[in-house]
Amino acid sequence: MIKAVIFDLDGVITDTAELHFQAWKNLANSISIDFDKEFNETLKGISRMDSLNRILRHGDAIDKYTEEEKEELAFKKNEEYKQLLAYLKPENIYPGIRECLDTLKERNIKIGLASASKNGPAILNYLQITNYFDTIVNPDSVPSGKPAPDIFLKAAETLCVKPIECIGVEDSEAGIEAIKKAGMYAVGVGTMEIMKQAGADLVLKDTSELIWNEVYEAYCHND
Ligand code: B16
Ligand code: MG
Repeated sequence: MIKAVIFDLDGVITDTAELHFQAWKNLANSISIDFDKEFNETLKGISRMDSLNRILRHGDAIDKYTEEEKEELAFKKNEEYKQLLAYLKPENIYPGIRECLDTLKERNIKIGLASASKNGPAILNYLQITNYFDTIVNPDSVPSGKPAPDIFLKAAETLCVKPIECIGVEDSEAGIEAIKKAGMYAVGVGTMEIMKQAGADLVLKDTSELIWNEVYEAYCHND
């Protein structure tokens, strides 16, 4: 029996990837590192500092900066990102998400957020959906980021449910890996090949296919 659904945020509830892209691109270019959309894809679900380290490695600049300078670079990126976030509105919620949240509420199924983003609470506020969530895990409160299962396990623990009673919804490979390591049923939103390879139990093309009755049906017939 499913008692909770734990959602990723970026790429599942709304499209912040484009905003991350703009802010990282400006930061990378300011320190003479090329940054394109393809590389941006590899940062999905990855924490801010880990993303910066990947960008610096990509630009052969990992040894150029002290830890303090890296903190400053990450801060600068986040300041620009926060300005872009302020334009988010309820219309920016992905199709099907609000309907799914409504159905879960009607069925008394708990709702959690397991996002790597420290801006998660602000994003939910801009989208005006904070009230749906029974728990929002602070990514700083867990030892390791995705692909470690920690953030999904913490969400289950806070909701007082067992991992086996949870469904996790993710768009990143790191996120799917985290859900599976947590012992939960994984719904992947994205390309069939990539999501299947990451270990998703059910793959949806996009969130308009996140129809609770259908997802639950697929879960019940999972072997
Ligand atoms: P912030 P998710 C992740 O969110 C994003 O996919 C990833 O690109 C970002 O670097 C990370 O959050 C940290 O975000 O800089 O706002 O703390 O997909 O786990 O919801
Ligand atoms: Mg995501």
